[in-house]
Amino acid sequence: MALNETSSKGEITITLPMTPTITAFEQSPDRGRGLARDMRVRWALEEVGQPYAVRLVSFTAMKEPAHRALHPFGQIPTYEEGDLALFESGAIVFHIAEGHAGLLPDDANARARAITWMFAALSTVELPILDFATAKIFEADKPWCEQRLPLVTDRLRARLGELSRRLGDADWLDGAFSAGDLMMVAVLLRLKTSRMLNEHPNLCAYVARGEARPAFRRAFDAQLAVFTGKPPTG
Ligand code: GTB
Repeated sequence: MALNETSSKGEITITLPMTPTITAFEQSPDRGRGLARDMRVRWALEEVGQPYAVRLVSFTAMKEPAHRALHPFGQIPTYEEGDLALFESGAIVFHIAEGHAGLLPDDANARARAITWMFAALSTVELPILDFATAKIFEADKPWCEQRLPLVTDRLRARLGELSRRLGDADWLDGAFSAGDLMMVAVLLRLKTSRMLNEHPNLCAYVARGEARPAFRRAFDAQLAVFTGKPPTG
């Protein structure tokens, strides 16, 4: 959508819509299962109907100065839109949600609560999930793993129990689907193949509801196509 602006001199400036560019793995270690963090950014862009471009980066390129100028930690995703460059998937999704209708409620209090759920997903829920995944996958051969794994498993189990109790039999965390749900579902996806999530049928159903959204499907297919090298079928 083009935006027409009239300056103080009465000149009409036509600002063309800016297509943002995000970065994603050239070869995602998750083999296109939608677990890398560009997925949540793609999903947010699809939810609000914002077209976007993707620049694929290799693990080597990610650590080079050109990419580090965008992302100090040499990671994906990044987001460029005109003069603006962002990193951190949470900040990017928030920026998208703030700039478009559809991901944050109009009511100020409901909006603040949806943003709270974004933070909860990224800090309170994602951290124990990452601890669990790290202990299971990357630290399995460490001599202390046998002692640490039950600790991180219990911490995650407790956190999921709390989330499950709060969700109850609602479809979404606080009324209509919001950026808070988008982030929470994106975070929980990491547990999809784990028994930890299966202990909570309502959380499984919650994730499935997120995955069933057409915007999720488009985002998923687009990131999978990078891995398969074939264009999205949908
Ligand atoms: N807090 C940052 C954010 O939310 O944007 C974290 C960004 C981040 O961890 N990026 C990862 C990255 O660039 C990719 S998503 N890693 C490369 C590096 O650090 O050198 C994390 C990720 C990677 C792989 C899987 N997987 O294979 O299942 C899942 C998630």
